[in-house]
Amino acid sequence: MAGVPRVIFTRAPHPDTRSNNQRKSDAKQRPFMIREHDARAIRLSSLPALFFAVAFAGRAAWADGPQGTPSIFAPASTPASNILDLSWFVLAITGGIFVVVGGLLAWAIIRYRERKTDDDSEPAQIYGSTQVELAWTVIPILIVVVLFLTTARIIFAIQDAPRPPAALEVTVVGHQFWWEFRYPKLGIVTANELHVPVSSAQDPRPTYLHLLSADVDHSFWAPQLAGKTDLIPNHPNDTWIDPRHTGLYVGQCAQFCGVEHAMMLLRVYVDTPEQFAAWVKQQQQPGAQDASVAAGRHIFETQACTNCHRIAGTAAAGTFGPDLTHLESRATIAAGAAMNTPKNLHAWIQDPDHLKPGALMPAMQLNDEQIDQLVEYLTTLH
Ligand code: HEC
Ligand SMILES: [Cu+2]
Repeated sequence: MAGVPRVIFTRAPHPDTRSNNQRKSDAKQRPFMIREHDARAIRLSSLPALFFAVAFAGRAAWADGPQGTPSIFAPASTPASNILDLSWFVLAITGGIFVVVGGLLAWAIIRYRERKTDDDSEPAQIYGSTQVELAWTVIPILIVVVLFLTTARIIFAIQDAPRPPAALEVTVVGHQFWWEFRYPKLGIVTANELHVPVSSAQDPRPTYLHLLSADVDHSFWAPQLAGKTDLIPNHPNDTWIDPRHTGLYVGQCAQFCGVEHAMMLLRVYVDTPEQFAAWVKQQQQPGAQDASVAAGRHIFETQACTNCHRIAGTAAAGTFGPDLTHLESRATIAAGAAMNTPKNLHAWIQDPDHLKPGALMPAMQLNDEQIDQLVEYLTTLH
């Protein structure tokens, strides 16, 4: 048997062979990650911590954001308010059941506990009480019917709300892993940051969202504005919001849509009517043509960038990635994975995967000088 090589099985090294300290210092070198999306909760590992992580997930994830926590308990739009009212109603009923059942259980445990005076005989056995059996069958059925009817009423009230003629229409397209927002009547296309006007009782200006998907199932969720609604391929869905206060409302894709699902964040900016009109006017302009950044524009136009990105007013007309015509009007890039700064744009173009592992934009193998020129061009796209 001399010449036969022996097969030795060794355990393959873990793909991430960095030491813990190395990993920590690597993490520190990523200042471009924005803190508001810092998934601090994941680092907590003990059980009580897990409880708090779940209870305060929103708080932990968004604590440093300009908007603070997107709490479902602070609705700012009719569908979100209706859902919260329904939740309180369901909580009251189920809380009542909990108190009755828990109370009876505690009473039975205390009242019939083992006593020193007990003899060991069995108590009288009772079989087949029609009244008791009817009661514990009929009452739960009635409770479930009430819960069903109230829930159905809220669902239909939201779905069938009459659409005023002044309503703004936006088509939302879910992509792995970013949001496309189209305003068909205004001729605007943008990404990840939705702008809508504020709505009031005197001047109702709801926004109707027509939800589509370019690839897989996604779910549009801005907790303070409306319930989750899925974006399903070949099955358009609709929802609406009528935000009552101006400001920034954050949200996130709420359906597991692939590896980078967690970094498919979204922002809804609720503007005053004047701010909104100004935003619309600016978005309708073609991309800026600044002669001083012609070198960067040349690189953009001669690389594959144009196959995936559109910049109105240039030959770039790709639709696989976000429209970049007014990139600089957005606060974040890559669906909230990083703030929109020249440094982060550089890091992104150099290696999208480093900022957002699993992102569907390839690293284009450009040198630093080319990337600098590209970034100079991109930062003129106001
Ligand atoms: C194969 C298609 C593809 C190519 C080629 C491509 N991109 Fe992208 N790009 C994407 C996709 C997809 C995203 C969105 C990624 C995400 O958020 O998950 C993106 C995002 C971006 C963003 C962030 C936009 C935003 O608002 O979030 C910038 C900036 C960008 N690309 C620039 C470039 C430049 C510059 C080039 C050429 C050097 C390029 N891209 C080449 C697909 C592409
Ligand atoms: Cu998604």
